[in-house]
Amino acid sequence: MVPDVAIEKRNQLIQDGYCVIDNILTQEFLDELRRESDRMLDNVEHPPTWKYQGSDLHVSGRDEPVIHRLINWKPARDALEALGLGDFKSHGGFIILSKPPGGPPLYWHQDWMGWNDPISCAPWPQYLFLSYYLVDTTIENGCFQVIPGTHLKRIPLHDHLVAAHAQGGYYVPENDPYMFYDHPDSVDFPVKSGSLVIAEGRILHAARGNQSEQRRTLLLGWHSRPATVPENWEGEIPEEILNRDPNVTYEPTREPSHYLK
Ligand SMILES: O=C(O)CCC(=O)C(=O)O
Ligand SMILES: [Fe+2]
Repeated sequence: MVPDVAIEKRNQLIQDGYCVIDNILTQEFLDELRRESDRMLDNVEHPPTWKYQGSDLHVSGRDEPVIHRLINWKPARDALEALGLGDFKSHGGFIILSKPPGGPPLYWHQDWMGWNDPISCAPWPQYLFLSYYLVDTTIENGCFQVIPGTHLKRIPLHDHLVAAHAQGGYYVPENDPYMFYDHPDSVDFPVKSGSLVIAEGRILHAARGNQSEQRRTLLLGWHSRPATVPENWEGEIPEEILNRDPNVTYEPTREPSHYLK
């Protein structure tokens, strides 16, 4: 990646909360990921709680060589490095999120569980998801949606959302007016298969329903860095982080706190 592009992508990730880097997977690896994810999906029961995500199959790199290969995929590691995110480490697996034909939209949510921790107001990335869509995504087949900037800025919608997934999202009705709100600031984010989407765990995001005849599979891997100021950070450091006690353990919660301003 040329340095200008890397700076542009890094700035977009910091300000808007997401960016995409094209052509990260080879055709051969993409074919293998499709084959292997189809095999894993076809071998498990899909409980009703998977309705909105399509599937929520957590696969460790220790159990599946193909996932191990994805975690260590050099072009992706090089891209992280180029964006100044070389200190991010994989949590050790990827989640297979596969919307079947006819699958409903995924509700608005954010995925950060550390809102009691002052690190929540970091203006730099701390907790990221790396996403590979295994088919080209469109508005019709369930592309990603995002409300830019909501990883750092509270909007009225935050106060109306049920916490994601097991914390509540599983059980919301399909006509919930806030969870499926057609927000004027939302951006559809169609991508090519083989691209790498990097996004903030704190950002409000969702996905369209799948109105195509083909499954829309996504491999999503969580990555994080230590709760410290990054060496390459040149911007402001919030007071709350300067005063953060590194020895405290913070009770996990998905509820955005006063650290989301
Ligand atoms: O299906 C998608 O595109 C996003 C999935 C997601 O954000 C989640 O499961 O937390
Ligand atoms: Fe999510």
